[in-house]
Amino acid sequence: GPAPRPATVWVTGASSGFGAAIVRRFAADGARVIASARRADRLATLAVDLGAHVLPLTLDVRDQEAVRRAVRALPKDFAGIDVLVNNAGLAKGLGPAHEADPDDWEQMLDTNCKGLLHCTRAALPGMVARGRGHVVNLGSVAGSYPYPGGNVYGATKAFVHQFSLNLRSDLHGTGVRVTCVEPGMCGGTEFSTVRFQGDREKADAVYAGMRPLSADDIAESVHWATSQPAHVNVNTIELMPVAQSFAAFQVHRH
Ligand code: NDP
Ligand code: 8X3
Repeated sequence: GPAPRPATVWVTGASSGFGAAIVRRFAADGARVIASARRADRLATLAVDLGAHVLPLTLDVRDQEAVRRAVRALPKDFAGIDVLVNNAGLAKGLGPAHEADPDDWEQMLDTNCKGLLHCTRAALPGMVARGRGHVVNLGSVAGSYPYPGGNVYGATKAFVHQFSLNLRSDLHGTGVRVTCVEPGMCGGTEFSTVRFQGDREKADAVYAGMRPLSADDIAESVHWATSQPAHVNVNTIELMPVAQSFAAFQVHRH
């Protein structure tokens, strides 16, 4: 028969960290990859590096109308999304709830929850119509395990976890698959720099003296989940560096 058509993959938050590594991983397979983020210069560099199979797309996932328009206007070679990787996201701040900046909370909710919904809603009808597709969401261990200062960030990732499972119910019988990838500490990305408002020293201290996961580790998990036979749905992948584990409850003594 005819050679299988290479997959079309849309990766959000492709200008840095996991997203850029995921773009590279799928591009190495010969996939067509739509690489979206707000920073156009970063995307242009990535596209020049990887060639015409990568389509840079300047897009803020918080802009519902822009997301809808962008998906509708995809060039023919990139229309028909097989895999959507909802990776765009961020943590802002690590202070206690009673001291947090409400604007930081709003930005996390708008990006990690609502932005993910906008992209998913725009890509799903095509997948359902074609009877195949895969939505991979970036959750976090912060969505399952509380930690001091994790407040709203962890709550957005709990949302991502539960929305992923609920999506599976809605997509029952459509052939469309859903996976939530939930990493622990991962270095070499801008995650902590963003969390600490550009304070590199504070960001680097998070990973001092330990070996965190790398963006390539995450890209491999995402790629693995999407490479399973069509009858297999990987619901959740939770992974941590060996150097990270759990600790006991804290007790306040009077
Ligand atoms: P980075 O900060 O390196 O990358 C985040 C990406 O998201 C950037 O490409 C950024 O691009 C994009 N982004 C942020 N806001 C928006 C927006 N409004 N619209 C479009 N794109 C946006 O972080 P990581 O690669 O580490 O994180 C990627 C995902 O993985 C996030 O969802 C994060 O919560 C999650 N995660 C990270 C972990 C870690 O330890 N690093 C662990 C567990 C989960 P731009 O600024 O150009 O828009
Ligand atoms: C528009 C959505 O997935 O087909 O049709 O590109 S998709």
